[in-house]
Formats: sequence, C-alpha cells, structure tokens
Amino acid sequence: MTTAPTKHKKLIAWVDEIAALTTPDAVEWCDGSQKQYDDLVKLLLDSGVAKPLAKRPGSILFRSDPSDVARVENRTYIAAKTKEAAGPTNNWIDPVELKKTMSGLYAGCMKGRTLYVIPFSMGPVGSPIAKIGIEITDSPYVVINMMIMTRVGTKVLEHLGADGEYIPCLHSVGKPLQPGESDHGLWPCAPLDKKYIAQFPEDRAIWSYGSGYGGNALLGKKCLALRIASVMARDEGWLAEHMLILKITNPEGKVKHVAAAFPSACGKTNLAMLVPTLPGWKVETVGDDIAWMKFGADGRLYAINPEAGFFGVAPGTSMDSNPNAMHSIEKDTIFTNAALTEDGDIWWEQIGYDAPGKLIDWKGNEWVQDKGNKQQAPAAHPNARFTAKASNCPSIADNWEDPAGVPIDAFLFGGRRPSTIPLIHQATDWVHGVFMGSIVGSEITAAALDLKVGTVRRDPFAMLPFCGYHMGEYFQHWINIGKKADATKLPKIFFVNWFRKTAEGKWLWPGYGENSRVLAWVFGQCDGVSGKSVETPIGIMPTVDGISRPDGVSEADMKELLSVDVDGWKKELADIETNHYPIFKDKLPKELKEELDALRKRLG
Ligand code: OXD
Ligand code: MN
Repeated sequence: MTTAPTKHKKLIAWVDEIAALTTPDAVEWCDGSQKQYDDLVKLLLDSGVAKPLAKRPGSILFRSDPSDVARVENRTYIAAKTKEAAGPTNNWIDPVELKKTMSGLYAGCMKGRTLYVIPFSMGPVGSPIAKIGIEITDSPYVVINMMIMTRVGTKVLEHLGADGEYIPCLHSVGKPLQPGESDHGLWPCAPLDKKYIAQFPEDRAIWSYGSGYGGNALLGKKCLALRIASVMARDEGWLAEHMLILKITNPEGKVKHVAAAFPSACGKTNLAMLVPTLPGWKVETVGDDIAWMKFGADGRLYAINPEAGFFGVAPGTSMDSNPNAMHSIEKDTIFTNAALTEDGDIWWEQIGYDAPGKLIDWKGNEWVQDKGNKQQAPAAHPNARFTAKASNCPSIADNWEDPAGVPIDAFLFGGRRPSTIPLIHQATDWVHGVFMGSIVGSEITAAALDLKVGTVRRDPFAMLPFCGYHMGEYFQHWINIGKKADATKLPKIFFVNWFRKTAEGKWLWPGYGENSRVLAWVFGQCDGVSGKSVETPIGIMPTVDGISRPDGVSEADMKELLSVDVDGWKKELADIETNHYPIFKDKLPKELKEELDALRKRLG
C-alpha cells in the first residue's frame, strides 16, 4: 500500500474505510503524471484488455463486454431522501436501502485488483467555478480516461489542502478476482441487475457499481458535473448544464460566446467543433458537453467547461462531418468499441471511407464489409467512443481554460425535429426562453428505450437523464436566475432546428459548417444590430434574407425553414399540455403555464 500523499484526514479516513470494505490487493494514489499514465497503459496492454494502434501514436483500443456499452438509465438512481425530491423523471430509490444493498456488493469487490484514488478537478484547478472530486476505482481504464477527461493528481491534492471540500465518487467494476484468477484480457463488469449508478444528492456523493463504461464509470462527467452539480447549483444560485460552449469571432474581430443544449444524437460535438463556411467568421471550441455558469461581479453569466477532454461518439465522425474531431484523435487517444484494421488503425461506420480489408469488429470477431447487405451488423458499436484531450483539438479556443470562465451572450436550445419547429426563433424574454428550454424534444431515430421511431421524446433542456432533482423545481430555478439578474445582461435565448425536412422527407437545411450562417444571425441579435428580424407569434425570427443562403437552399426552402406552421404549433401545444407539462404536477412553475396560454392566444 502506498502512503497517502495528503494531510487531508477526512480523505485518508474515507480511503481507508473503502479499502477495508472492498479489500483490494493494493492502493495507488494518482499523481496525474505522464509516467503513471504510461505505466497504466502498459499494464492494460500486457493484460490484453487494450490493443495497441500502430497507426495512431500513443493510442489504444478497448472492446467492452457486450452488456456494458452505454449509460444504463434504468440502473441510474437519484437516491434522495424522498421520492418527491428526485421528481417524476428520475428513478428514485430509498438511500438507506440502497446503501445497504450496495455496501453488500462492495464488500470484497476489489479482491485481486488495485484500488486507485483519483483526485480530480472539474474545471481549471483553483477556478472559483471549479469543484474537486475524488474517485476511488478498481479500473485502470477509468483512471486513464479520467486523466484525459479531467485534471488529475498532485496539483488537485495541493489545492484541496488539509480540509478542502471534495465530492466522494466510489466506483467498482464489480468483478472480484480469486487468487490466481485474471480477466483473461476481457472487460470486467457485473451483470445488468447488479449495476447501480447512484447519486445521493443530500450527501453530495456518488456510488457506482458494476459498469466500466463512460458516464457510468467516469464519475466526473454525468454523475458529478450534471446530476450532483445541478443540485449544488440550485442550492447555491448557479447553473450546471448539459451544454457545449462556443467562441464566435465575426469578421470585425468582435467576440461572442454561446452555450447550447441538445439531446443526444443531434450533432452536439459537431456544432462544438464547427468549421464555418461564412467567409471571415471564426468558431472555436470551449467545451462540447457541459457548462458550469456563475454570475460575475459585472452581472454577466460566466461559463467554464468543467472537463478537459472529449468523450465523443465515434460512428458518423469523419473529415466531412467533423474534421476538428478527426484531428483531435490522431494521437494520444483511447478508443472504445471501434473496429480494428489489420494495419493497427480504427474504423467505424460513416468514417468517410470503406473498411480497409478484414477488420476485427467491436465484439472481437472477424468482419468484412458487405455493402450489398443492408442488414450487416456494424463493425463498430453505435455508441463506440473516443477519449481525447481538448488540447489536441485544432479548434480549441485560447481562453478555454480561463479560470474566470467566458461571458455567455446567448443560449441555444435545439432538437431533431423534421416538422413544425423553424430553423431558428428567438425568445422575447428570459421566461419565454425558459419555456423554450422546457419543451425541448427530439425525434427518436433508433428504436431504443422502447420508444417509437419517429415520435418526439421530450428532453427539457437536454437534461432529462442528468437533472439530479425534481425537474419542475429545475424550471423554477431557471426562472429565479432570471428574476435575480439584471435582464439587460442575461444571455439571449434561441431555439434552433437543423433537422427540418420537406413533406417528401428531403432535408431542407444542410447543417454542419453551414450552421455558421445561423450563428451569424444570433451574433447580430445579441448586438441588437442585425436589423433583420421580425416579431411572430412564436417569437422573434429572421427575415427571409436575414440568414444568407448556402448552395442548394432555394428562397422557397428558406421561406419554409423560417415559416410559422400555425397548425403544427397548435398540435405541439396540445402535446405539451396533455403529455408533457402534467408530469410535473404542482411543481410546474405557473410562469410556464402562462407562457403556453399566451402562445396559444398569439397563434389565434
Ligand atoms: C453523452 C450523452 O454521452 O449526452 O454525452 O449521452
Ligand atoms: Mn452529453
């Protein structure tokens, strides 16, 4: 056992307590050094669970267990003291009962493994917006991912000092080893009914058991930076949001920052790394997934990206869809569940070129592309991921690590909506903007979660799986933030939809880099100088010439993209009133019901 490199008595006592419970063979504290990273990579390669990638320096590939490929929402719990506190959109479980169950699972669960202690900072170390977490895990895969996704090690412990506050995050893959037993190069995890991803909001604590994958195991991300942080943000008067952050510079050199929330599968990472097609404009990346925002002394909202890397969905990422992501993963990257080529590279569906020869698919089987067979199982898992340092990204903004954060000028909400919702509309005031956030929805594109493909799944603020408390109270928190602030300094709020289709099913808008044209209008609206806007029943919209048209978009297309579909909106409101808002019962803020009624009146 290593001695603890800290004088923090409470932390040492916690580590001792967990070691006594889980009985690992060794305890190792993470110092965050390159040597430690390299040693762990060697260990993972030697054990066979990681594969080297000759074509990508410093990069490795993992194949997970087929039962452990994504966040498990039905095994994710908000263990608040009461069910009411967790609200209608979270899985609630009694915390006392859950702690008993999980303590039973944790007993002896690290046998044959090393217990790693990962001190990490969400946000630049020492930033007034950052928070410290300590993750205990028995997964070296988790350690190296955390070393990319967060700031890890000695500098964090130094900042924590002898009595600083931290969020304890306990993780185990849930697969103890008997003496002499090994993983045989396979991904360790527990069966689904033994997996628990538990947040204890009142204790500000996270317990995760049985999964080694992504948001279930890298506890700084969804568990801390969203579920626990959203509760802290409510109590402390700030915002912890599932939002990317962009820095936009116009041809005159003026800068604005935009934060944007989209449900999964809406191209969030692509927008975060967008290459503008508009001449003279620059778009840079501050963050691709999460924003923490606090008011500065000047009354404006400042955002940091609490993460230090990208845990991006690989399939669909190509030099066409996201060249900045492709450059970010040229080296020093961890791939999970991508396919492996014979010459030691990765491959996935829609990477932009055909599979080069014989591959090993994400399940470890030989796989040869058969383009004639539309039923062929994919070579990469649809949720295959890359973990890459933000500093590897060519579009990373120079101020992305500013401890003070970046001042936010605009919020965008959006979803995948083939009809009704126009390309863009703007809220007339803050509460109208909160209304927009509360009705975010996205078309279901894959038959997951027992939902019907083609129907709209409401995902308010893109926070449905990530809000750590009652979503009705969360809406109220957003309204309260607006009430407390100087309205002239609040970000303007917009709703975008890159996914409109014609009645025949043809895309009306090309998306990707062309979205810069929409961002340019947002930029002008923030300055109040666009002069290209009209008031409509649903909010402020661009005039038809307010957004410059890309090739292939006719004036008629643009008119359709920017029209108000009165009948469609009436159906939308009926759906919200019947199926969405009633979920929140008496916790639905009256302001939102008033917005709904006012919009209905305006539609006539
Ligand atoms: C993610 C998600 O993995 O939102 O970022 O699901
Ligand atoms: Mn996300």
